Amino acid sequence: MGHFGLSLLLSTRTCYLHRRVFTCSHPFYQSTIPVHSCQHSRRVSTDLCQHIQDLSGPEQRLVNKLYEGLIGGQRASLAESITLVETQHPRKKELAQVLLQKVLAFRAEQERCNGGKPVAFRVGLSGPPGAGKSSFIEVVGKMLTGRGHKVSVLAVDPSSCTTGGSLMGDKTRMTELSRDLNAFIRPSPTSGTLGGVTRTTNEAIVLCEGAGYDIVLVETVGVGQSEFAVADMVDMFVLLIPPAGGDELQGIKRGIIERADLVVVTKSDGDLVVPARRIQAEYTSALKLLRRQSKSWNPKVVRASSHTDEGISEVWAKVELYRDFMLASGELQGRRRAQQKVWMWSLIQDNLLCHFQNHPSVRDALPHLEERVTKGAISPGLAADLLLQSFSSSSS
Ligand SMILES: Nc1nc2c(ncn2[C@@H]2O[C@H](COP(=O)(O)OP(=O)(O)OP(=O)(O)O)[C@@H](O)[C@H]2O)c(=O)[nH]1
Ligand SMILES: [Mg+2]
Repeated sequence: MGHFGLSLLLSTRTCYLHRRVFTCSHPFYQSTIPVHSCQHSRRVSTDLCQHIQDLSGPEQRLVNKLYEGLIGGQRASLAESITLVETQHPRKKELAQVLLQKVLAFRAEQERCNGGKPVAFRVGLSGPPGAGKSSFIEVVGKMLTGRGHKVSVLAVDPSSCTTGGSLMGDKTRMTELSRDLNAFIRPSPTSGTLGGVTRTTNEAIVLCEGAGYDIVLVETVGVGQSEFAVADMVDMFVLLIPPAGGDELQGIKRGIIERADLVVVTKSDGDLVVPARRIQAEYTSALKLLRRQSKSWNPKVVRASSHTDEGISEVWAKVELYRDFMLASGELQGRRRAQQKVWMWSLIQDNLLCHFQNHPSVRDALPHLEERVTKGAISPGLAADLLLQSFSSSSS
């Protein structure tokens, strides 16, 4: 990848790759790119075409094998493809991008045949630890596969990023769903930064959709920033709240309640029905005070039990209602477009910061300047200016 010049920003390279694969290998994109933009990007696309030819025979065969298996709906190929996008290995990362672009092109073609509408629906599910997320996904997932859907479940576990440990319960609570041939369950990667995990989850969603999964559920625990990251990658964000006492609910951030399209009060069975009703009433009033996110949808609060199945099909009926409203108004498509931009910028931020921190002149100056800032000898603003100056003068 050395011929790309500065290999400073993976995101930039990804962008190049986008154009390359779309302009080179996919007739649909070839025909839709205006002539002036083709001329404008000639150098870029030539570089990129070169890059595809750079794949060795075995690499080419690997990408093709994964792609064919994946779009043929083979679970093993999907699992292997997700492992490829999760890799830290630089060359494999590049292969992953080539594969991903092929899948994106395939999916875009499917969407075109579907009248421009998304072929899959993405739902994010978040809530405090132990809220009943996995149990809910198990029951809903089984219901959906029973209705002929193909369901994939991805997880984003913020604790695994920092400690390598798992905050979220394992998938043992999805025992039946994990045996279901129309379901695919993938636990969170066990290492990497949240930014990295977010990126690979976004990519895993694309791969799952390419493999024919029409419902993608993303589970995350309501800790740290992971729930905001998930809210930014799905069509609908569902918050699951247990019927617990006030203290436990304190931890739920107001900001994330604002992002919820649907609130499900879980465990609404037995003795918990009464507190579940109370929580439902509290959240219903609280949501009325919040700013509306959508012109076509008012967030709702419902109760359900994964133990008795009560309320489960009603919850999904609300999800479908939301999808229909959002599709009809075009908001869902608009949200996806906006998310692409958010995703791109978060990749740029991650990569730029990483590049900045690893830049030789910044690395040299950093300890000294940090020390002076902590001693109060210079202001943080001046130190930041000096570092940025030395970064930009030696990068240009
Ligand atoms: N009574 C009752 N208990 C439930 C229900 N759903 C889940 N539970 C219990 O709540 C506990 C946590 O359930 P999980 O589904 O693992 O919750 P989670 O939110 O996925 O947990 P983490 O991933 O660890 O954050 C388990 O002991 C479940 O048996 C329900 O509908 N009713
Ligand atoms: Mg769980």
